[in-house]
Amino acid sequence: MPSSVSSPARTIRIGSRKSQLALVQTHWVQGQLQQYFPDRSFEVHTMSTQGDKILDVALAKIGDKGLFTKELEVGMLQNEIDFAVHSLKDLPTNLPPGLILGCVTERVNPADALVVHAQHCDRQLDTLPAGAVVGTSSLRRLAQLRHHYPHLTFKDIRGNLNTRLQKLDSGEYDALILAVAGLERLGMGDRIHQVISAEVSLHAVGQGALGIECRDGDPEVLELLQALSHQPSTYRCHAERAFLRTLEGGCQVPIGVDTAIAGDQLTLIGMVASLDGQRLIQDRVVGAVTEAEQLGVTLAQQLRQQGAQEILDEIFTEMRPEN
Ligand code: DPM
Repeated sequence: MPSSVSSPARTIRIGSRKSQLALVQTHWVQGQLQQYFPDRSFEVHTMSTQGDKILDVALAKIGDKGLFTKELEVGMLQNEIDFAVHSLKDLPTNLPPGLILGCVTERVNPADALVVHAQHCDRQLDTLPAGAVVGTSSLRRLAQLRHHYPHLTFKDIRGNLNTRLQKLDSGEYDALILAVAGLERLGMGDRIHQVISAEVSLHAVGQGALGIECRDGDPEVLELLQALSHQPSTYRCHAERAFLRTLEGGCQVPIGVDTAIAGDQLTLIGMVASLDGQRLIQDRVVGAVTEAEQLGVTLAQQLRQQGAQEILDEIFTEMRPEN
């Protein structure tokens, strides 16, 4: 072929879960890339993950790493898709060999929200009646809210956002805790009754950002993805992920974070809590944004020295499948 005739650019295949939230996020990524690269074509391939199929078991019990990502990762490694769009908080901190975190998109509000049944429309977390049933399957939310609001009762809940809201509205729960980001992306921001402050509950690592995973050694895709990369969000999320990676042991854990950037300084706050909410260890580090990962490691070591490892070991024992 004469060198002046270039071969047509390949179609880029984007992998996504099938849930409504996943599709909203993936179509946003597709739309952005299409705007940046109008001459290229991008198509979406959907896949079900283990986490989409097992809906009746508490998330923390099956909290295997990669519950919502594994099938997509296999798809990338088998060259069926070129990259996968995830809620960054669902993406394990250690990726399979051959795959990398290609970019982190601009983070939206990472906070959690209280959503209430209509009968509690004039109440907040601190004024819900004693024994009110709050739905969450996040150990992080459970531990921190128990710590601050011991008068509340917590009950596991699974399923997509619509299913959860139906269970709330039918009276099975008095309130739910959900991510602001998910509610807003699905156009259900009007259900947010109270945005929970960082003083009460630190958010999950990566919450509110999208993480795009791709093959290591696919420079073409990696370069396309740089158009969607947001540098401050990337620094923050890399610090948070390094913190979690250094602490975690294999299942979902009550670990929360908060990050902020001022000039070239990054502040990372992190906490580990016991499931009953009685023990809660929190500390912070400040340093250069370019040292984001090291800050996460340092904070994890600080919390360990203050007893975080004992708390986590207890939880890993409790959460073993045979229990
Ligand atoms: C992870 C957790 C939850 C999701 C645990 C946690 C919430 C589970 C629950 C790792 N993934 O947050 O401590 O409360 O039952 C998930 C949501 C989003 C991504 C929904 C939500 C949307 C927000 C985002 C589920 N994953 O947290 O309400 O993109 O950050």
